[in-house]
Amino acid sequence: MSLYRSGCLCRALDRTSRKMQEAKQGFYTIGSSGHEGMAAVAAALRPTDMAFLHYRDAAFQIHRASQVPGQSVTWDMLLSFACSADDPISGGRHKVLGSKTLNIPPQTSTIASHIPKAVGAAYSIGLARRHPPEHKALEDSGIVMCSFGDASCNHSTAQGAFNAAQWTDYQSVPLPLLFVCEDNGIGISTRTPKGWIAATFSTRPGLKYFACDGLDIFDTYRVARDAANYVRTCRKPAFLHIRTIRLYGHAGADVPTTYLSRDDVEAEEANDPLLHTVRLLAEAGAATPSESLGIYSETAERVDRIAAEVVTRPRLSTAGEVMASLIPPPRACKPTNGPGIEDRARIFGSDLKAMNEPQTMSRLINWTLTDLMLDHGEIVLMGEDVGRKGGVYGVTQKLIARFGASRVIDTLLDEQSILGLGIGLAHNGFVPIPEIQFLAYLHNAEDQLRGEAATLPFFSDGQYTNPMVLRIAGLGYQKGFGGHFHNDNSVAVLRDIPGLILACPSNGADAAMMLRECVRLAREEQRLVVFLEPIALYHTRDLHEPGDKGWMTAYPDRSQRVALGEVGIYGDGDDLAILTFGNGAYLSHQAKQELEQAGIATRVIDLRWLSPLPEEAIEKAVSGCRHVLIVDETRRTGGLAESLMALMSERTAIPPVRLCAEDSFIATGPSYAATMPSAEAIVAAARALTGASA
Ligand SMILES: Cc1ncc(C[n+]2csc(CCOP(=O)(O)OP(=O)(O)O)c2C)c(N)n1
Ligand SMILES: [Mg+2]
Repeated sequence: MSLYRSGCLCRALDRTSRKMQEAKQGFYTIGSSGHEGMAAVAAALRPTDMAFLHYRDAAFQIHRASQVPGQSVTWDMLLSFACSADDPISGGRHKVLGSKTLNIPPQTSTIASHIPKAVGAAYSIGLARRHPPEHKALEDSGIVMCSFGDASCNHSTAQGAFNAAQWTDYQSVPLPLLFVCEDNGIGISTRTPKGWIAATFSTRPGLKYFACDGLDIFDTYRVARDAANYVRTCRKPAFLHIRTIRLYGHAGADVPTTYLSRDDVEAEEANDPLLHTVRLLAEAGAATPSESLGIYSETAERVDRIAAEVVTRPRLSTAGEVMASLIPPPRACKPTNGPGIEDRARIFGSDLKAMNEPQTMSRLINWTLTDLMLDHGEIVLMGEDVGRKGGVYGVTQKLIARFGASRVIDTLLDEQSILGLGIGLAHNGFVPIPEIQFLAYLHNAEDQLRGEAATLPFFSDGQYTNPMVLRIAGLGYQKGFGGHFHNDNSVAVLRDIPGLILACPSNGADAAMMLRECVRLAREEQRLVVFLEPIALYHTRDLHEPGDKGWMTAYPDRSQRVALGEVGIYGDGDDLAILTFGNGAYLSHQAKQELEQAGIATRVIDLRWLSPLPEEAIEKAVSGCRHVLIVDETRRTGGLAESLMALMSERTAIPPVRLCAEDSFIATGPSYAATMPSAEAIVAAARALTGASA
């Protein structure tokens, strides 16, 4: 009976949302009608099982709310339809399902992009048993549920996630994950071939297949319970294929008769799951049809009454109000005294002695990661070849021996799965440090940052977060190796993501001190951070001459950090300020020596933080200088220099000049640096700018 009530409420909300839209009081009407059977799936799960829901799962949320005391689900959902600032999940930013108390993180509209993180969240449950994080959110005996439509199954993101789940299970790694495919036979207007879902999912290794009829709540409940029990007891993934229908078209403005025959539409309507439930209840002697009709009508009236009140609630109006949740709130973390002396001696061994000697950036990043992992048990590394091999460039060498394969995870070869694993682990209190092997390979997974990780605090009103520090090896100048794909010199794709912090160190000491700050930002402030490591500087030792060790630095004391927004200023010359970062900082240091010999008093300003730009610190750093030269290894179009030029003209009276990379991809072999700034070009540009003779 309670399943029927949930179904009636779900239907009433759909109908009311359309009335609200007509009255211009509601703004988005993707509905759940025909998918009411999902209430029975909710009934088969525990309200503590995290659920990553398909947009048609209002019935699931409604039924889950009935399992938890003190919920006002009708009121809450209507607030979301009305985009009211009181909407408890998104604060008026979106019409979205979700609830913090019900363990339903809100999802984006991007098809399938929530599935990789569901795999990650399921993986986190087993990991948290062994390494419980301070902010653990999921129960040891919990499972994760993730639902989606039939057409969504074809998306490469979905396929990658299913494969990652199977690959994990195939190795007997626990993965308590229930996939639920709601098969209404269509995606907007495109039919799913008859039998396709069963044909492709019923025989997959590592993914047990269950099927039920979502039009029959008894069957759905029974099969969903079997599937959930299997997942919970065996800690293995399962695929629940539930037959549904879609009523009222795809969404508000969709008219299905433009692409379906009237007969087809009417046949669906005759198969209404609520009507089936009324019949089943009558057959079981639980309620007469007229009693059921009474519940349906009362529910509809109640929803309309509440809607009339909800639309009077305030909405967001200013940019400030909308943006208030772009940056997640800080969270309280237990203070630590840092790793103990014995632990460090045991873990570092002979490396401890080498810490007073100047070292390369690669080594200092490795030591920093080691100290951070010793200090914070919730840090987990993951990526392609980060474990046994220690990374393509050796940056993560020995970490697997120091911390074990459960904290230094060699993942399968799929960037979306790597980022999904990170996001999912963060849902359960871990501080993930995923690695993308090369910047060029971020792009096929970029939506996991742009569409998923960065937006989650925004449209959950800061209630759900996925802090992480994503390490990416990138930028150009690798002598004779790789060409474009290993020397990607564009960061445009990262710089316009609201709320994302992009850090780029140019030397080992900065890398250590910035990485500590990045982990602090993720752990304590729940920020999404990208740490871009210039590959060409990983092993760079010398600055001016072979053997001078001018680019090696000692390991900074563990208490030292470079705060977010703090720039590096080298020299106090007032003829010229060079604004730069990464490899450009290295080249500018080379140029600086020559320029000073030529009598041009120069300071080099290393930006360190590429997004958001440390505007005030930059303005202060260039003040008193007659000229500004921007040295930017990213491309002229869309590169960093564009923002720096704008910043200079908006905030200073100094007309800047820029030296940037050409709008080109990078070549391999002898011409590897031909399209990018060189030390000679910096010297020439500086001389021309300051009027110094050659
Ligand atoms: C990546 C992406 N591409 C396209 C869309 C547009 N879109 C929204 S829903 C949808 C169809 C989904 O069909 P299905 O997975 O069967 O779910 P249903 O709506 O039938 O429940 C499409 C193509 C989208 N939201 N995301
Ligand atoms: Mg569908």
